[in-house]
Order: sequence, then structure tokens, then C-alpha cells
Amino acid sequence: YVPKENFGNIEHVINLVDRLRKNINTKVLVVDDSSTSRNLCRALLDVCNFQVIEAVNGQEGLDLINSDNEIRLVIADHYMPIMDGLTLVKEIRRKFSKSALPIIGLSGVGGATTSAYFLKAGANDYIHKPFLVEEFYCRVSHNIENSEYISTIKEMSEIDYLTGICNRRSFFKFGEKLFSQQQRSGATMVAAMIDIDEFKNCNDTYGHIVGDEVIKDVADLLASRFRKGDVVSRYGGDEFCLLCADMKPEEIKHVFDSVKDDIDNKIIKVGEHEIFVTVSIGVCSTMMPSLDEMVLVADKMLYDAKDSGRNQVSY
Ligand code: GH3
Repeated sequence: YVPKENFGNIEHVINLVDRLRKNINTKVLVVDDSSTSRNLCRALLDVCNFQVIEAVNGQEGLDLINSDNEIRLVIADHYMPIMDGLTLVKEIRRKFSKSALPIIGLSGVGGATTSAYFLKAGANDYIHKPFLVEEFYCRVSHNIENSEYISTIKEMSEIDYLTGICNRRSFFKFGEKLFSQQQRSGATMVAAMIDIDEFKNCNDTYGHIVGDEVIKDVADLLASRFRKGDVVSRYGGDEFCLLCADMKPEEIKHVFDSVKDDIDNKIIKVGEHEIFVTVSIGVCSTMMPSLDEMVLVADKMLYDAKDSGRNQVSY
């Protein structure tokens, strides 16, 4: 598959290999019924420290993908028995987006037509056999890098940088999903708005950097107190918004009163400072027609809690 002259620019290949070596143990699945082709891909990927797994047809490849969530790239041949490469690509795309699991089609038959078929089916890229080693390494590295960039950007757009919990954008993304689920099942969801009391004083007394640590500590406490399926977000500044699914009506008061008390009793240690803060909480425990309305009611209840003297929960 690799004509001799392709090794002409050895420096170029070495540079590519060096770049790819950082992908130590990154898992690549090679799906091809030809052992010669699989062995060649394995040999090239081995040089770069990839962890290579192999399948001899599309069905075997699909089974491996469904049982192993660490596969980061799929290289798929076109013609294979049992399940061909195009069907495999379409099957993978039912579950994984192009950024979640990149696929490179690989074939020696059909030229531009096969390339178009692969791309149309949902492959990210295509390599025609025989290929240049440089092209193989470039396409492998582009596809892995792009997938990593997208997952970093996705994480940055959903996670609050300071606290590591959901930000306001992902609060609504996950919240809308939870709201629809709860609506369908007829269960009641609880929305709560939590705001640190007189936080401006904390910043004025200890400075913004200490203030940041206080926000982080409150976020950690909230994240640890609610279940995995609940949404705990930093709504903005010193304000947090929560959605809790499947909470029994009789436990609502106990849960939020104890969160308020735990924050009240917590000593937040930052450097030589020992800081105490309190929070006010507004709770909406009636299922409203929309998530926006639930947040609005929780916010209104938060204002009640503030107006009534702070360090309390309004239901
Ligand atoms: P209240 O009890 O009425 O809510 O009083 P408050 O002082 O908390 O009032 P307010 O909510 O208006 O003030 C919030 C302060 O939080 C003002 C703002 O400078 C500060 N703040 C917002 N975001 C951050 C942040 O990321 N880090 C730090 N340290 N401070 C922040």
C-alpha cells in the first residue's frame, strides 16, 4: 500500500510522528477485513503510541464501539462481509456525533465516489489506498485534534470556570430536559434560587480573590448535597440555581432548611481567614407550565427571603 517514494520526506514524517506521540494510549479502532491493511494501519499507529484495536467487519466494529467508550477514532474500510463500512458509519452516527467519535473511511476501490459516499454517510474524512504515510498521519492527527478541540469548547461553554458546576447556559440545557421528563412522568420538580447574603461585604473585607474561594466553597457544598440527576448551577455572581427531580413533598423543607443551616455553620478557611457566610433561598415546589416560570417563582421567593431578614428559606 505504501509506495517507496512516499518515504521521501522522512523529516516531515518524523515531525508528524513526534506530534502524534503525545496521544499515548489513545484508542483507535481499525475495521477492515484485509489483514494486510489492518497490519499496515496498526504498524503506523503503533509508532505513535496509539492503542490499536481491530475488527474484521462492521458488525464486530460496532460491537466493540458499544462496549468500549474509550475509542477516540475509527478507521473503516468500505467492502467487508456481514456489515460494510458505509453501514457501519451510519450505525455509529445514530449514537455518536462527528465530534464525539470521528471516523475516517478507507478504501482502494471507487476513488472519488467512495470518498463522497463515506462523507455523505457521516464519516469525517477519507483516505484512498494506497496512501502516503504523511497523508495518513495528517488525517489521523487532524481528526483527533479537532475532536479534542470541540470537546474542550463544549466543556467551556457548559461548565462555570470558577466553580466547576453548570453555568447558566447549561442550567437551561439540562434543566429543559429534566423539566420535560418530569412533566411526562407527572412528577413534581423543585426549583431553588440561592444567593449568598451581603456578599459584597465579604469582597470588601477580604478582597475578590478570597471572595472567589467563598463562592467555590458554597458551590462545592451545594454540589455535594444534591443527587447526580439534579442540576446545580452558578446562575451568576454569588447566585446559584438548582433543579431537583423526584423530591418527595415531605422532604423539600428538610432538604433546603438543612442546606441553609449547613452553610450557616460552615467555617470557610481561606489562608489565615476564617469566614462565615449565610445564604437566602427561594423555593418553587409547584410544577409550573414552563421552566422559566419555575425559575421566576423561585427568584421571587428569594426576594421574600432577603426582605424577611436573610439567612432563611422562603417556600
Ligand atoms: P444581598 O444579600 O442583598 O444579595 O447582598 P449582596 O452584597 O450579596 O448583593 P449583590 O448580590 O448585589 O452583590 C453581589 C456581589 O458579588 C457584587 C459582585 O461584585 C460580587 N461578585 C459577582 N461575581 C463575583 C465573582 O465571580 N467573584 C467575586 N469575588 N465576587 C463576585
